[in-house]
Amino acid sequence: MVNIGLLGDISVGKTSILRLFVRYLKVGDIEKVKGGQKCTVIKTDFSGEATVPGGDKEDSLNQKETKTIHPNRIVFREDKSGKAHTIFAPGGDRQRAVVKMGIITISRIATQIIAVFSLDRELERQFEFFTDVRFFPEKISVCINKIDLLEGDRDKGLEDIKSKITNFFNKRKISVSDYFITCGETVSNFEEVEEFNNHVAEMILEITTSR
Ligand SMILES: Nc1nc2c(ncn2[C@@H]2O[C@H](COP(=O)(O)OP(=O)(O)OP(=O)(O)O)[C@@H](O)[C@H]2O)c(=O)[nH]1
Ligand SMILES: [Mg+2]
Repeated sequence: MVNIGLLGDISVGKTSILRLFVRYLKVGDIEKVKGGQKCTVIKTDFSGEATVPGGDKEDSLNQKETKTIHPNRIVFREDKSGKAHTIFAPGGDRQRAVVKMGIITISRIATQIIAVFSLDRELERQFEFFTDVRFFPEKISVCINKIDLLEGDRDKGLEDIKSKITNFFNKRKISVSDYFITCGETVSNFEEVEEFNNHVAEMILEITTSR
């Protein structure tokens, strides 16, 4: 049994990643991805999602319809081994006491942490989110999401971003065991959408079933 915590700054795509994974399980695509196998959803809880009234015009990242207040959660089972795993995705708005409580709780109970970053904004602000989280395992995984929004030379851009993220965590005595590059949304204007949607499912399977 693995408890995964998806942690990251506001709007990086944690809830989208969780929802996409649920869709893979329900539709059966999960067997078609790399390392895929049949899994069944046991429970989903997205009740901690709240609609944002009008959004916050001062902050473009808040201009979306919903944000996570209480951690989202799914439980699924690997059909073959019968093992069940839980994934938690707390909100990223740590300025709100109740959201912050979710972040701290999940960081304590998770046995595997996936730090989620988004390519739609500067890393510095996203690092700030993690300075608050005190309970970290020695090794974490990193998910770089919104690959569809990375402009310019992709390989070069990603190398640069990875080295900055590795440095940030190494300074805090945390090592990054692997990087996953994902698209957490079924965006229509992105040619490689399927490949990078698949990476979401592959990431979760790799972390739950192979460890
Ligand atoms: N273009 C693009 N948009 C994405 C991707 N993943 C998520 N989004 C969008 O990003 C926005 C925020 O997604 P959420 O999943 O709510 O982000 P979150 O990290 O759960 O946000 P909080 O829980 O409030 O911290 C939504 O509008 C998603 O549709 C992606 O890979 N590419
Ligand atoms: Mg969320």
